[in-house]
Amino acid sequence: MPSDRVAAFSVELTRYLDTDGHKLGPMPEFAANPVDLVPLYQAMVLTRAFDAKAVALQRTGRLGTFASSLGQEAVGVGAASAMAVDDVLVPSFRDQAAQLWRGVTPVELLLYWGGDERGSNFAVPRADFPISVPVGSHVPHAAGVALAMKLRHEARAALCIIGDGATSKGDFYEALNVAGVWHLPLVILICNNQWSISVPRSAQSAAQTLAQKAIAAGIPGEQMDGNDVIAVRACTERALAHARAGGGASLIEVLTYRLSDHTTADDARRYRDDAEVSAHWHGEPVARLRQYLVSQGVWSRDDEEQALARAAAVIDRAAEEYLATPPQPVSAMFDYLFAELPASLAAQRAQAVAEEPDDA
Ligand SMILES: Cc1ncc(C[n+]2csc(CCOP(=O)(O)OP(=O)(O)O)c2C)c(N)n1
Ligand SMILES: [Mg+2]
Repeated sequence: MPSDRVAAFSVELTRYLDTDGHKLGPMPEFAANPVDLVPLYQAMVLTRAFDAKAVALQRTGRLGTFASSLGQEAVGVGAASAMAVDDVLVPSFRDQAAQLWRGVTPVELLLYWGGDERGSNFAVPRADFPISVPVGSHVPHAAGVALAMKLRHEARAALCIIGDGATSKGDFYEALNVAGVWHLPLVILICNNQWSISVPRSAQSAAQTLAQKAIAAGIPGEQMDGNDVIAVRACTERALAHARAGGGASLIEVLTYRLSDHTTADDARRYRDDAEVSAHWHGEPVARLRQYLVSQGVWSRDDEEQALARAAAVIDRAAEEYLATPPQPVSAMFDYLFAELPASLAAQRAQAVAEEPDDA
């Protein structure tokens, strides 16, 4: 039977720096002068210092369960640095790099992970969404944000970050579909760190790439090297500009690797080989950009020492402030969640308040 090809698709993978920090071709405009990349490097160093401190606080019983972004710093810094101030970030639970860039403070993040509702009441990016832990459930929220922007004829866009595992959820597919058919100003960034707790990418989906999920929604989809902060920023910048200009939604899959345990409640040695993890230290985002900056003569050993000391000082100060913050009363968990408390919970609230120890 004769047949006509009615559609054809391909998925491209882009990187600007190889795993040793060598430039692979012409740079995007923001990276034309290597010195302009220094703030991105410093932000990745700050995130790494934050993660190390948060894990240490959890290990000493002073923080709740925490999800480190070790090895994934380029994803958040690259994506957030591509955003305009009045774009809206809709993050998941491993996106502290993006949040810190946006102006969420390390104290707010520690309060959040310490179970204090004030940690989600950001002083600076007021319109950014709080951390979302239920996997994939924030993608429809991001589509709603983008729909509101469109209805108000605002030249803004929403950026939603999700994991590779989240792309198996119905919430993701439904949001992707409306983003396509309603031409929403939305960029969905899949942070493919190769693992969803103990489920490897190979067991997550039979699709060759996660970026190709865009095809069924009728929107552009591409892959970027997620350990190359230049690549992440370049593609996010392009996709956000397209969205703000009325061009509709995009899906970006960035390829990275979770060097840490899933969270502090996990021991990844139970399900993955040390050899796999060691191999992925080669090409990690911080060393990769540092090698490039050094090769361009804009970063020295002194600069490195100063950057590490500065990051440690900022994070130490934040930890002290967090630890010195008196806890909220037990009623806070009810009062922050509901504008009007349902009757069924009013009794629980009253009981919790009545049973609260005096020294709480
Ligand atoms: C709806 C829902 N189901 C299960 C969980 C438990 N859980 C927390 S993180 C996670 C895996 C997420 O994997 P991925 O989307 O790849 O993100 P990553 O943790 O790798 O950043 C699961 C199953 C949850 N938080 N929410
Ligand atoms: Mg994952």
